[in-house]
Amino acid sequence: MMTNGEIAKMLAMTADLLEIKGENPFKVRAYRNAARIVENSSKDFDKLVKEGFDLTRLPGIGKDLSEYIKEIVNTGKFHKLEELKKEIPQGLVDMLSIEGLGPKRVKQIYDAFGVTSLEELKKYAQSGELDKLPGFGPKLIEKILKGIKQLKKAGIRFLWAEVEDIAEDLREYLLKFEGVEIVEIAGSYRRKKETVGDLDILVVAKDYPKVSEYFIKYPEVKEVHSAGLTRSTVFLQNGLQVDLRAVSHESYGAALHYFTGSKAHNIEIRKIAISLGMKVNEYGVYKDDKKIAGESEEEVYKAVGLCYIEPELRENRGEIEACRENRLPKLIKREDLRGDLHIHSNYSDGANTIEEIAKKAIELGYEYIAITDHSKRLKVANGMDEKKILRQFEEIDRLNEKFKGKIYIFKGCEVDILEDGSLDYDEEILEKCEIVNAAIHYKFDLPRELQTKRVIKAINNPFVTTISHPTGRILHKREEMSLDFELIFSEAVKNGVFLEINSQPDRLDLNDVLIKQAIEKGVKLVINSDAHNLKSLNFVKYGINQARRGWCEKKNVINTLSLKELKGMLRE
Ligand code: DGT
Ligand code: CA
Ligand code: CA
Repeated sequence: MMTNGEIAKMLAMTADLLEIKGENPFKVRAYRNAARIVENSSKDFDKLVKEGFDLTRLPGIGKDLSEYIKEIVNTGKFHKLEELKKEIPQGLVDMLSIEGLGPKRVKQIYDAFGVTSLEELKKYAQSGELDKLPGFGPKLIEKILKGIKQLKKAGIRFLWAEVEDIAEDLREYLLKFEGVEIVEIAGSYRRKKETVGDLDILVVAKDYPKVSEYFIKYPEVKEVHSAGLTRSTVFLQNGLQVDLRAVSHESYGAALHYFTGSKAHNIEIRKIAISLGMKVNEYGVYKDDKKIAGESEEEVYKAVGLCYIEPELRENRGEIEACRENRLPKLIKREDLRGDLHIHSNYSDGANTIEEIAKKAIELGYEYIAITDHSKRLKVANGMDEKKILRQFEEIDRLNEKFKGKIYIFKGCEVDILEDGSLDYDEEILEKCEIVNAAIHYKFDLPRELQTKRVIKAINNPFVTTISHPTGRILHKREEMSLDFELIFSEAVKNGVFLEINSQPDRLDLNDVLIKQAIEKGVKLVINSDAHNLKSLNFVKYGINQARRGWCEKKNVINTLSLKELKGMLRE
């Protein structure tokens, strides 16, 4: 299965590598446009290709692009990209994931110094030689050095959202095999951690060696590391490691508990068992060498005197005490969301019209949405000006008439927080917005005190509804800003400003730890998609995952309120 995102990524990567190679700019642009068309399309190309649909009937898709998409869906590969990857050193490809380094600059670096690895790049950046290239100021050099560090630290962890389809496909594949009764993906994947190191799959099956044989034949497998009597390990095409373990029925619960982790949670449980004169391992709970539990997780917890603890909470962050004191949270669910308050339309850098978004939102069962396009400073993201936003609001008025009783569209904006904490629109515009998402999009590296002041000034602005993506981090790319959240939380509560859990899979900020702290301080949260096309309205499921890891209940999140309740709250 290929998602549009994956197809688009291959096309965009082809454009980048062609550019590094110094190919004809028109050709480069053609691939880049192709990537954008695929990414923003609401059609499921994988499905269309498999149904034999003629893609050239869709707007924007010519004969070439149609062939590319077909090839990628049918083979999982794109031959032009494969050829380019053979020609271009991996180190240069890696450099593309450093913030601030696009194909143009990577080419510049390569042409000037012949650098082909991150190690070499680091040396040139540190020695001051990189500064000599036009356009490479000290700021950029600093960014590059930070980026190299981040890449190394990230190792080859994958975003949770990146492995989701792979994991679910594998689950389906394994369940198809005769004699397989249960397949469960444990580890950090089951705990819904924002990034996962590898997949840990448990199977209950009649004949494990046969399952293992079948497992290593999975089409995405690139390399079989081991295939043993109860355990096999493979690496997939994208480098992801997958462990498969055989488990018996009698031990299933104990194994699931053990391999779900986290390690820190497991260690605590083991300590409790020992204090009760028991022993816990992946086979069961034992007292006086007699097995007293193991078939289900509930049983395992019960044997050591605890209640069931949801996987997302198993991080040894107080879940065991909370269970003992009967105050485990009743975690929020996706169905609890009744609207989405951060969505971009084609007025700024979104792909869709407001009407298309509204229709999709109705399909998703929402009662309301907010259209929040970028303010004027963000020229790169097609930021709006005063005239444009007023025109947009007129359209929203018209659409609200049209969709009366079906959905309500809030007039909103995502307004830039400027360096001094003031906002990128004047009062005349802000007072016309029902939802004002204030966000930082530049100067991420101000010292802690100044950065905190900047955010707090925005929180104190009477027009601000929400601080969006409050830490500014991009997983694997950009470190979070240095901020005093203790202060920010108390100011947010005082001013009735919401803090966002941004659901973009590489943002997911606030993160789990901050969410838990925010809730303890009484901060109200909002889980938003920050969608730029129809498909990414579904990102909220990742935001929900993160919220659950942060002990979030329905009552902590304002977009679980009904339209009426929310409007009442906004008026306050
Ligand atoms: P990851 O893969 O780095 O995202 O994180 P996990 O949590 O999936 O860790 P992984 O794959 O190394 O191991 C899966 C689970 O197995 C882990 O969550 C807990 C359990 N486990 C692994 N090693 C140990 C250990 O040394 N002691 C205990 N108690 N449990 C362990
Ligand atoms: Ca794992
Ligand atoms: Ca593992």
